[in-house]
Amino acid sequence: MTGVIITGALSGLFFGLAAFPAGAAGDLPGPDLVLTNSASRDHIDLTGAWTYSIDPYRDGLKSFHGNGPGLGHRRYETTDVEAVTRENPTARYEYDMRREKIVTLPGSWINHAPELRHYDGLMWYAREFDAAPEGDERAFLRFGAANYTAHVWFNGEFVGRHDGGFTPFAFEVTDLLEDGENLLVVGVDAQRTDQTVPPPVTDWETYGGLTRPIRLVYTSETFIDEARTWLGRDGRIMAELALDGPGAAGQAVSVTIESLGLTLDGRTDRNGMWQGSIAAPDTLSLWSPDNPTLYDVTFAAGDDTLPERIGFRTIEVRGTDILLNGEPIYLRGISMHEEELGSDPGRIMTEPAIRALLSEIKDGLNGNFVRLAHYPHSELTTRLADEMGLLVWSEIPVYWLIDWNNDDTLAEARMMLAENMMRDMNRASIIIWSVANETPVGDARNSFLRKLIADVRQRDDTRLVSAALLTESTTDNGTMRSWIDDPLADDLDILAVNTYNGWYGGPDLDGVDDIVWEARHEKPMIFSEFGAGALAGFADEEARRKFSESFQADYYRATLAMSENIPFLKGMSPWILKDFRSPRRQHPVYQQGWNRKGLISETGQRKQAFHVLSDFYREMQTAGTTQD
Ligand code: GCB
Repeated sequence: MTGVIITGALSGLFFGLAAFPAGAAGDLPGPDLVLTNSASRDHIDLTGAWTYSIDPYRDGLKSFHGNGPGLGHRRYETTDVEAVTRENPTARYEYDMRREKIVTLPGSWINHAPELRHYDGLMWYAREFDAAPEGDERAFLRFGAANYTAHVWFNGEFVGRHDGGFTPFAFEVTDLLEDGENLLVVGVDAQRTDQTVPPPVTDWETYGGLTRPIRLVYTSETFIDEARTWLGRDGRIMAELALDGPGAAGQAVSVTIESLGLTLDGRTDRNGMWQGSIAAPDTLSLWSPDNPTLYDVTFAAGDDTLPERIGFRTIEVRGTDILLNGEPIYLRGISMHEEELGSDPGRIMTEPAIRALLSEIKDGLNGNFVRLAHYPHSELTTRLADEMGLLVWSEIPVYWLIDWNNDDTLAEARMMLAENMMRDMNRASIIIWSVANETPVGDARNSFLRKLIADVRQRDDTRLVSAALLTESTTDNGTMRSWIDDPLADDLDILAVNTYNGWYGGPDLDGVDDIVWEARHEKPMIFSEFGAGALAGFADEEARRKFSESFQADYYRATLAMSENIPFLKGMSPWILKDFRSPRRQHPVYQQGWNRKGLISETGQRKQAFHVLSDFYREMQTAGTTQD
């Protein structure tokens, strides 16, 4: 696509701008290809058997003197090593991808072999497959995510590199695709540095590898790269399309919602873009957690059609209220990592695995909200949140200690934000884009995060922006007072704080509900985190020691009591639904490599505190204090 700046009153609304290269559209970066809803396109599913080969010294990328890799190490070549060495006995190869061990992808290498548990280096994956391309079809390799850096070769040619472990990316391979056998080789490097997003130190497992679906996607020569429809706050249904290909300009396009009897149509401009709107009909059923109506929508342009399922709703703030479809709502939530239930997770997020977690939130906890921490979760997760009726906080891993002064780090964060947003623009469930978690206030950090906030607003002014902030507090005459002392609060729509009084400091549990929270901004606040660790089954009713279920339940009682005294608190996503793997948690009895703040254990056993929160949310729901 070529870049252009659209001017005029509506320009800020239109996500199509984001498709243009950095600098072209108000300095808003974004990927060249979005391939929206690629799963519904004609494709070859590359899920399944792959071979893998470990490469801790990265010999496959560089020789030991820093030049290109030697012949014997180029795992990405199409050479049939066994055949060549049979023919030429003096040939020397120190790899043979065809005869390597076989694993099933997607999924982290953590589960391939016990010695890979803490491996954070380079791993090679290879997969052969047959293709039968037709006529003027185009072909793209599309990866749901590769954690952290991916180097991709197709039929022996380098096709591209992608950085960032949680967002999708695609490369066009139309000219390389063979009729018959093809070879895809990917080097995935899980190493993070002080300059990456996230940095090396986090509080979760890295899960290196190809963790989400991989597809060879076919499209027509000119295809719909981006497509979006949503309900504007003015009551109009808005729609946008951006085409890619030689016939992108002046193309007839349409958006049809058959069950509403609606069709919007028109022609793309010279840049292959089109926008339109129409008054929403009275029959429109608004999406909400208790009515998660999704409409079948068909986007069409020339030879291309793209189906979607989309909900329509509005979200905004007024004073200290959050309004869903114009009505105040309290976010009854929980946080969640991307890790399936089980004693040995590998970030294999199948539909049943995701449903199991989300239904614990919706039906078990009586929740209506989930914080998908601390990075973009799979596309399947946000699609299921749409379907099951859960509001979503979507986040990028600008976490703890980021290199705020580094332009490349900022560029990486902005691209990640763009990729995350562009993937999920049609998800009614997503109401909040979050740009950071627990980052210390400072000039460099403030301007870094302001850049991200500006990007969100320029790309999508229909949702809310937040970040999990740190708080200040003092104690006078035994009373603790807490408040947000962060200049970023002025830039955000919802103020979010992580608070751990009674676990990481603060008063004893008895004093927690006396904490006074001061409002220094006329904005809604949510607790984006609070929590305490507990080993499932360790009751300790007498002493109520830390790590007992009883302590965790008391901690929840105390914190929930505190929450009821805060009039501007409009929701919470306590930390966390399920115990999750974290290499920094090594108490030999209580943790064993797991952060134990889950309300359910890693295998799904509900702890006492689960019921405390579930009852609290149920009462809130039945008291009808907020819509559902
Ligand atoms: C936090 C972090 C979260 C940690 C949690 C904890 O504030 O945001 O990533 O896992 O505390 O358990 O300490």
